[in-house]
Amino acid sequence: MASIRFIHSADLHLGSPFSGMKGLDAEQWKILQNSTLAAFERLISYTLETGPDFLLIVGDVYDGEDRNLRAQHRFQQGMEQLHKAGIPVFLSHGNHDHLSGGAASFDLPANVHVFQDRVENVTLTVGGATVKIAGFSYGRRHITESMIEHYPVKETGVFQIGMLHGSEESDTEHAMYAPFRKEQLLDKKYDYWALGHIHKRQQLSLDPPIVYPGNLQGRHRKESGPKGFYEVVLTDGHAELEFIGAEAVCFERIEVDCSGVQHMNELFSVAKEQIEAHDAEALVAELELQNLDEATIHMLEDIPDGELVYALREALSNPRRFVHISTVQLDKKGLSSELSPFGKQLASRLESWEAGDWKQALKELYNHPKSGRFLPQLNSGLQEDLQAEAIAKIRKMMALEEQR
Ligand SMILES: [Mn+2]
Repeated sequence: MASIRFIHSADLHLGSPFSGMKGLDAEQWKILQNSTLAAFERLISYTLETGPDFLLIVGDVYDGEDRNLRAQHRFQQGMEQLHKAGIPVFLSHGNHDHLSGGAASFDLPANVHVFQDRVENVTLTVGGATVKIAGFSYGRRHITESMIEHYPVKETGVFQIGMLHGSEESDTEHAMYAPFRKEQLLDKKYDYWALGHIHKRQQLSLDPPIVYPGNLQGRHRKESGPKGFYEVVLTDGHAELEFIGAEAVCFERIEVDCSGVQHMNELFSVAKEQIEAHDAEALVAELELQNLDEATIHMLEDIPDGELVYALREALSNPRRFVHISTVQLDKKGLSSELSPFGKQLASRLESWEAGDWKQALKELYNHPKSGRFLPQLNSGLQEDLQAEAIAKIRKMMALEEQR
């Protein structure tokens, strides 16, 4: 029975600048800045070690239209290594690295097939089996029209793979690129759909597989957990997928169970345990402190802004391992039932306030001839901050006495 083995990767985002990150030390910053390239090196070394029939890269090789020169050079070198090993690469560019980006570019070796801006169905032969791979590159930044009708239906007797960088029509969370419906993909009768664009790893269908491998390296807190690529074996009518981790730095939200914690030293030690139990070699963690009792929440709220995160960052740092605490959040669920009825009323009134209500309440302050011009703009972010602070104050002042 014929069988093929390949690697499916997407969204490499080489040269991602990590511009929003703060508070890392110099060494960590260097590792983070280099992380997309380090993850790419892992993709290349895994491919060289395991020698698949071919490698797919489904869009967004580069993070920016300018295609960072150093990233291009490393990419070109990776492709050369695969060329020497005789491993073909199929590459389609996505919305981040579309073909009209005015970038100086490196010439890629002959093993790399770069799809152009129209759907093309390329044929190759793998150990007697015929494999067809259909795909296209983004000719420009935005491809809002559907591209799926340009993909041919599978012929009999071949392995047909589709490469598509885009999102489902029903996906309202992401900007619409080359939209498709799952049924449209299924109608093409392909053996495997290699998708790209959505950075969260997921399978829209198991049989046949319609797969987003996710990006190779998380770029911020929302791109959390292990990141990598899939190794796929297709045998007539059957697919086997294995996820292979590649990220150099892992973003993670870590819940810390603070039940029974009353003093700061206890808090630091439960947080330390959680961090040490995590197996990422380099970790950027958001801590969420859970199951805090009321007294502990009040103790933590009295700490001036930022001091808790700085102290935890220092306490949890480890000379042998990259650990960075980006934020610390308090889960305040423990408080809701302890407010007095009047306190509850006040808090829920504040929660319902809209922009106009905030303007009205702060009118005098903002119109004040001396103070007004020093105040930040009253936008939705500031309103949220004020609301959270006010509710925290109400909770603190109006908790039922007997439950303290
Ligand atoms: Mn992308």
